[in-house]
Amino acid sequence: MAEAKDAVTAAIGSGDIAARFEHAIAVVREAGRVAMDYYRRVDELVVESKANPLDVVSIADKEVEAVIRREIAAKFPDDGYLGEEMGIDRGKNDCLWVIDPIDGTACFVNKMPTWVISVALMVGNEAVIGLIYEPNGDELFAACIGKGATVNGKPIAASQVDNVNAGVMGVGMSHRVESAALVPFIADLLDREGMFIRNGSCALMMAYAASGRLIGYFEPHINPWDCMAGIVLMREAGGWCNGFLDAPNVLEDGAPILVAGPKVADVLSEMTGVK
Ligand code: LIP
Repeated sequence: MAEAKDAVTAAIGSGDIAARFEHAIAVVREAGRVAMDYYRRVDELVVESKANPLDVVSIADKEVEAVIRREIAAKFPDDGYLGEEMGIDRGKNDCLWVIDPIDGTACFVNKMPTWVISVALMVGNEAVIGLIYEPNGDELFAACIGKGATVNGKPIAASQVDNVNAGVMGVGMSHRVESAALVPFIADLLDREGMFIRNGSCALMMAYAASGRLIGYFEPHINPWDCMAGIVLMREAGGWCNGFLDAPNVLEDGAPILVAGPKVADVLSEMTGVK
């Protein structure tokens, strides 16, 4: 762990992270333009199923990820990549870009606007940059380690409510886990006079949690490309995150994700059983 911290400190000191942050902002906006072009003609797209009928992908996902990798590699040719559609390429240094080209694909192919471009940078085992761009609303959520979090350049902060009935909780679900992994939490939240929303995009709801629009976000299993940017946003916005990055083989296998405003973190951790 000390080596990982040293790598981050060195990368901050050298300006390597700051330079990547500035470049990646332009890249996700370009990726958003490419994605929107596909979105405007979504009826023409061939939609394929992956692990189950609702786990979908189209040429848009693949093309957007290719654009992101190409534009980053043009400036940082030694960096590595982990993407939902193109897999992992470790590169030649400590930098690993974690990419979900279209998070909320089921929404995208069904003409619903709750989808985003999600790009994160890891240095060693530390997530240091998080960018989540929602093109329909033109909202760019951005965070860089030690620099806070913003939406369209304005500072954001996690919710400060101290009761789960004082705001809406984001949830996610997939057929990668059994219904029992989520349903008891939903029932407990409702019994406490809370309420939940699932909009189909982990990253977008984590961005909303980082901006205080949601009190938190829980999904019993999530892949690293869905949540990595949201983890950076949440931490830089003063929110609490579970130990997702400490889970064994997390880049290959995923893990549960729970993020929360600081005053409801303990109760949500107890309700979900996620630490
Ligand atoms: C989706 C996540 C969502 C999860 C879905 C899917 P995708 O990502 O954002 O939270 O419940 O199963 O993984 O596939 O749209 O990039």
